[in-house]
Amino acid sequence: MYSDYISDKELIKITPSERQLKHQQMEFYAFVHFTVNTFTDKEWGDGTESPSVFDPTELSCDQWVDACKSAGMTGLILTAKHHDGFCLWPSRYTEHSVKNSPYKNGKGDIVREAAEACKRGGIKFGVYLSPWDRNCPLYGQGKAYDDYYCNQLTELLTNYGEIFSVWFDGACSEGPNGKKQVYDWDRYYETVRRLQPDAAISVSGPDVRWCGNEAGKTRESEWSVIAKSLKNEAAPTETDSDLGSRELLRNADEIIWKAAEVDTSIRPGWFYHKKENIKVRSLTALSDIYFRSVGGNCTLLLNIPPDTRGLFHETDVMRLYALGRKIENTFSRCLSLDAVFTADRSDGKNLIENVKTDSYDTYFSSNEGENTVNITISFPEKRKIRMAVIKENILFSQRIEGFTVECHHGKGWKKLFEGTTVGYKRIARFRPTLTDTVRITVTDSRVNPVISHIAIY
Ligand code: FUL
Repeated sequence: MYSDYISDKELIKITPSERQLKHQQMEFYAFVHFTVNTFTDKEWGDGTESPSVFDPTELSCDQWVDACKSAGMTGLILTAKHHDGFCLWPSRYTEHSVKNSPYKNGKGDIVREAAEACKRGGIKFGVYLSPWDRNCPLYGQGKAYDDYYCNQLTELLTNYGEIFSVWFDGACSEGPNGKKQVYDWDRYYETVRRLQPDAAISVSGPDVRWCGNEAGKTRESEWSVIAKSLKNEAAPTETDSDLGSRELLRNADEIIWKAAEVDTSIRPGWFYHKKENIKVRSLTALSDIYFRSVGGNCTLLLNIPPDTRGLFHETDVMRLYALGRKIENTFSRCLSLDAVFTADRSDGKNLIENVKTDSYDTYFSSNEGENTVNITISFPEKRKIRMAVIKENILFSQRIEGFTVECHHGKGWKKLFEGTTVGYKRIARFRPTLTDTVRITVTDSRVNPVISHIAIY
């Protein structure tokens, strides 16, 4: 029956929590995969590695942080423990850690070094703690392992200052005794909320969603308002193409806010392998991922693995620097600051100039019921343009379902770009074009659109 269906007005009641909003505003941050695998040249350790193999001789977390900052990153998430169970901090609860490694004669604590380097560098720090543990003898024994895991979480969330993200990997397979563990997620979440209430619980958690692949691919329509469950059908999974279209949500049982995070590596592997030194992603590939993810209503979590010295490899450092310059140059000269903005709003109020500033305090919205809107941007003279940045004020949910970018051309309009969702931020890229007038049209929206920012580059 139609009245059972969720209405558009219901959909726009779904908005981000303060924690989710802060997380999305971080836009671009680093993943750092480092463990015994770095020294054994593996992607997954099996938990039998001797801590004696872990021996970074020139480790410098300041070098990591400087390189991340040169790319414009705002945070860093460290694999405090990967599937092999080896801990980068001297956990009280296991011998399988840096304390039995040659690193600083067992006196080292890489979680502390990374947290302090982030603090010095003014970026945020987060932790990855793999629930799957191929070393811990308690794994697969129910509560005994959950106790162990929560004790480790507690160490990480109480001894290292503010944590912005606790990244839970869903991987679950056999432990050392051949048994699988059933993770007590609710208990893990409760531990995080209690100890670090501002931290986002990412991926296998309620705040941030896995984008569905590790290759840096993005969806054309990326929704943050998604179906958690559907009536009479299985809920969509993270790898499905449609998580939040209006058609899908009509049939939803529960709808939530959960924005996507694109996690991918600068190299083919998550860990350092010398043979991949020649396979570091190109600047073109990296910038394309950046524009599609950060400019496609996602955050970007880019992995850079330290090598056996404990340093980011020179090639990766150069690439991060080049990426930072590329992003900086792209946005260094906004071409629409002195442009005249106009928009049709039936009550005649001129709110469109509000979108010149990038803030949720001032914004443009059309009148209720006006779900399409034309916005015209006129420059004082012809300018060469190649990009439009559009941001919805997501405090009012995610509303826009279709838009176009056109330029004035001779006597008519020429289409430069056609897109679907906007959300937190959409970067529309097109062929460099000389024009004196741009028109952005919201062609479809759940209810009247609320736009916080538009800029032309
Ligand atoms: C996966 C892991 O198995 C990989 O090793 C890596 O840590 C990736 C980010 O998540 O589930």
